[in-house]
Amino acid sequence: MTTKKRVFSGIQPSGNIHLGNYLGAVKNWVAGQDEKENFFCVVDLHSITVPQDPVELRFQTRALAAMLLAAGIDPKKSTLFVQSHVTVHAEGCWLLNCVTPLGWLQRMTQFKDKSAKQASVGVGLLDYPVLQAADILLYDAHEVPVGEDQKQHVELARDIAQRFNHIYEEEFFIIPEPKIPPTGARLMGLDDPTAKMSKSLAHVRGHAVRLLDDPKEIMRSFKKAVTDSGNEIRFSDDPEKAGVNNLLGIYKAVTGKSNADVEADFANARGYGDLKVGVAEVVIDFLAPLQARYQALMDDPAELDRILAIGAEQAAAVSQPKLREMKEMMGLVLPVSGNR
Ligand code: ATP
Ligand code: LTN
Repeated sequence: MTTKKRVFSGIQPSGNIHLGNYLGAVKNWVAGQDEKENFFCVVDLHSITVPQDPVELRFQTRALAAMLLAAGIDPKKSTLFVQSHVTVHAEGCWLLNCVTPLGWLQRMTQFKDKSAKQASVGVGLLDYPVLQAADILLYDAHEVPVGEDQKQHVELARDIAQRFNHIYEEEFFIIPEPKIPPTGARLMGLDDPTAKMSKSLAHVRGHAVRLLDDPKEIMRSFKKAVTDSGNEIRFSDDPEKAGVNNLLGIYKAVTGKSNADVEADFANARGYGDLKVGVAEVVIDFLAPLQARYQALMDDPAELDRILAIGAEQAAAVSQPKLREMKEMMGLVLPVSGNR
């Protein structure tokens, strides 16, 4: 029997999924489905670490699951589920909280950024990476495919796993590896190429390309994209050219072409206007079939619920026994009845 490597990743249902999420994370989830055993999670408990509108969150959770299926996650090959449907994530987080030093969490850059933007900071925002560690560790995941911005959180999950193993039982938790794609790992905002394209800003016009935007909106966002005062269309790490570099990076990630071929495609462009239209066109063509599949799934809510219920069952079958073992190691008395 060959044991496949396990993959775990998550995405928050807070706001509209955008091209950065797709190219930085979801595309790799889809691509790796055949070789690995996959768990993909809509992390609603992570979303409520900042204020959410309940009606909107409920809609976005289901919409995101439909979008992941439309993007190619195949429930026959991968387990797709909603985090709050599998209650062991929250319990595992509590157990890990008790071995995680506070200082580790206070150093997280995402916490510093997000807490600076909140008038009142909930404990959940600080604890966010411990819940993420529970997500990963409860599944004995070897690999965590994420965008660049999540590297620090996966490294923290490794540190927590090592600490737990050291205290309770060597090799109990698998030490997970972040898997960051070579292209598309960090898309920048079209309105500000110095800041990452972000779901929480996706409602700001011209910031992100949302996977559900219509062709007109996509064209408009690209046409308004911030570039520089020059006219050279080439990849560059010069901060001045971050806007052009971002546009070329999007084109490259969507078409799968090499840097040289991408630059060759724009060799005869008359300026940034042509670049923007060229990138918009490939994105529009790429998104059209995905949007049609999404709509079909949203039109059949019973089928979506059925897929998510099966996913939750499959996920619990793996994570519940792991949680039980954790509890046992930590000296908790397990209840005699039931499977928890
Ligand atoms: P928010 O900005 O509200 O925190 P987000 O856009 O970062 O949301 P998440 O749900 O936190 O979205 O991330 C889902 C996945 O998308 C993660 O693997 C993350 O690394 C990846 N990702 C997010 N933003 C980008 C980006 N701009 N470029 C590439 N990958 C990204
Ligand atoms: N914090 C992650 C979402 C996330 C996740 C995970 C990613 C929650 N749990 C487990 C990988 C593995 C983010 O993408 N912002």
